[in-house]
Amino acid sequence: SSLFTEFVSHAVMNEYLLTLERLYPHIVQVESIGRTFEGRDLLLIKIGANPNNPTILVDAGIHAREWIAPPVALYIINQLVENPANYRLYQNVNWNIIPSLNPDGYEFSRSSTWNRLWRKTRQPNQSSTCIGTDPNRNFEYYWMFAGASADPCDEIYAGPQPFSEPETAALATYALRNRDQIKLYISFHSYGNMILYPWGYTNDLPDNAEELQWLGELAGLAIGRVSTLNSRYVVGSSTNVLYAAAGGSDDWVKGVTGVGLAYTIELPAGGLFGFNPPATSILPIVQETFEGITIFHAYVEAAY
Ligand code: 0X9
Ligand code: ZN
Repeated sequence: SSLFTEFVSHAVMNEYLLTLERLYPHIVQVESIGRTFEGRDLLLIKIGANPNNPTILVDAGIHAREWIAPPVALYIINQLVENPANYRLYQNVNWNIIPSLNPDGYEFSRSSTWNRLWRKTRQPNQSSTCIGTDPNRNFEYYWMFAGASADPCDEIYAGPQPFSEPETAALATYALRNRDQIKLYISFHSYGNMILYPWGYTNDLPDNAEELQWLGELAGLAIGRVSTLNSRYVVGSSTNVLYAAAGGSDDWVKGVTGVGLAYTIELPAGGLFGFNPPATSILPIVQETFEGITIFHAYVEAAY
């Protein structure tokens, strides 16, 4: 298939998930967690042998222009389901993966070279001609507290109110409903080779910062060890490593649902402006990132 040799459409990604459900019904279930503003289905794939196992929740593509993120999520899915060598990875741990969380924005960013750097959703705003909200400023935890804008024309516009965007509301509803089983949350972004953990709203550290730091470093080192791109990950809290930015999905998952382990992973840069890795870089990036994923899996399996 072309999933890892080109940047495919949201529709092709959804078809892939539904095909896996048809081919592997005993381990795969696909559900729609909601619809986007433009009516696209937000599909979540569940992979696992026993519904009662601890769950790892993964999403990608919440920022439209960060094209390398959905392939990373799709490769995790591909390796779990279609590579028999990895069957142990879903015996004691369940996976809930949303590979494309902002498909309206993604398809807009694909629609012309002018739109390539689109970041936000595509829902229009009242009393502004500027379109869209930064979905990673739209979560209801210290909303608008830092690093977020009230101007609809800004790239980091937090929205008229928390969860104004159907995409963020859908993720939140799903995560709340499954909060007891979810032990780890990972959101894939690009770019910068960073493994970030809460908080993004303050430079204070969460109670389990040592655990988050240690596990993040192990995952980062595992990626570095196999990287053919010489990837070296920096690990730390969002505010301390990158910048203060409230309303992110990671902060919300940790602060509101109580899931202890929450990460944002900034994948490698590529091409013009960093958001354009050539299609030939998809495979090396998704393969090396998967090595980090196996570390997260091992920890969840051992600790829960
Ligand atoms: O600013 C963001 O939303 C993320 N960086 S990106 O370049 N992909 O836009 C970082 C988010 C880190 N997490 C929080 N600030 N909560
Ligand atoms: Zn991002």
